[in-house]
Amino acid sequence: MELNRYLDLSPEVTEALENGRPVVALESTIISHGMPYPQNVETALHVEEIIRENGAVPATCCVIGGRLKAGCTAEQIEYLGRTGAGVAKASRRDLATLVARGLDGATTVTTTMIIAHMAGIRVFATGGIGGVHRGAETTMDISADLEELAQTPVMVVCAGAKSILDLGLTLEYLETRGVPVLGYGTEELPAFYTRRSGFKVDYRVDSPEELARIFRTSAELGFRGGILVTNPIPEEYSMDPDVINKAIDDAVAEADALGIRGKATTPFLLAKIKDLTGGDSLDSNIRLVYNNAALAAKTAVCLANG
Ligand code: PSU
Ligand code: MN
Repeated sequence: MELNRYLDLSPEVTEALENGRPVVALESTIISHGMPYPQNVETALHVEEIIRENGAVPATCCVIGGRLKAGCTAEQIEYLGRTGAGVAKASRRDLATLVARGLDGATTVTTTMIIAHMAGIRVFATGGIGGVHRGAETTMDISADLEELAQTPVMVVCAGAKSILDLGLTLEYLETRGVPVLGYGTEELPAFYTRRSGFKVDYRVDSPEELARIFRTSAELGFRGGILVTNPIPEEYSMDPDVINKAIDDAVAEADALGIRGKATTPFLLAKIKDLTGGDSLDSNIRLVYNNAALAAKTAVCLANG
């Protein structure tokens, strides 16, 4: 296998890919910018365990010293988690400069998809994706994650989108760019902390086998884009919609008042929502990531079994 000259695979990921064994990519902005230390590191390590328990090899992605990594060591995960927002949040626009300068970066959904695809990894588990922000009609704040889904053939398993975003516009954008939005066991787009949003997904899918079949078919049709799988948070960990929606509205209002813009927006809102819910949103966030990791691993196993 001819690898990109800037890409390093961990020994375990190399071995798995060479032997056609299942691998699941994981992002690192969720570690550095998405959760506080030390829960971020504990979660990231436990997610790797869940992937292994479900028969796949985890490939946490990041940029260290200008090298793109698919497969991090526990020390690298600890470093990203402890450094937090001191590490650059690396989107597509950042990657060439960080690599050219030999710097570090935490990968978002966008850059994790890029690295996964370079490495030959087809399935990626995360918590939530970026999307069209509320008020985007004036700010034009639309996450690069949506464009990456349109152009990079990776299946991204998430828990839907948070209502820090405009969910309706996010779905419209994905439709325009030809990205299928699948609901795992649901007709309705899950809203991250809750199972319901009032918006419909494109298709309900009820098994990892079928997720794998749809992904394979997309590639066989010659499509270059990705597929978004939305997996509802397990009932027992979902939040009271009134409580979480109030916290989200207050967090969005505070971000506006403080003039928070651009890449700082999503991390600001996540931290604020956690404070406003007394940490309950963090617990839910962790649980839904575990749930997505298990589904992604099962899907990767189905894909590897042909
Ligand atoms: N949503 C979460 N947790 C996260 C993110 C989103 O619930 O950690 C991160 C992901 O890395 C995602 C990024 O790709 O935020 C999107 O940032 P932006 O909205 O600036 O594109
Ligand atoms: Mn943005």
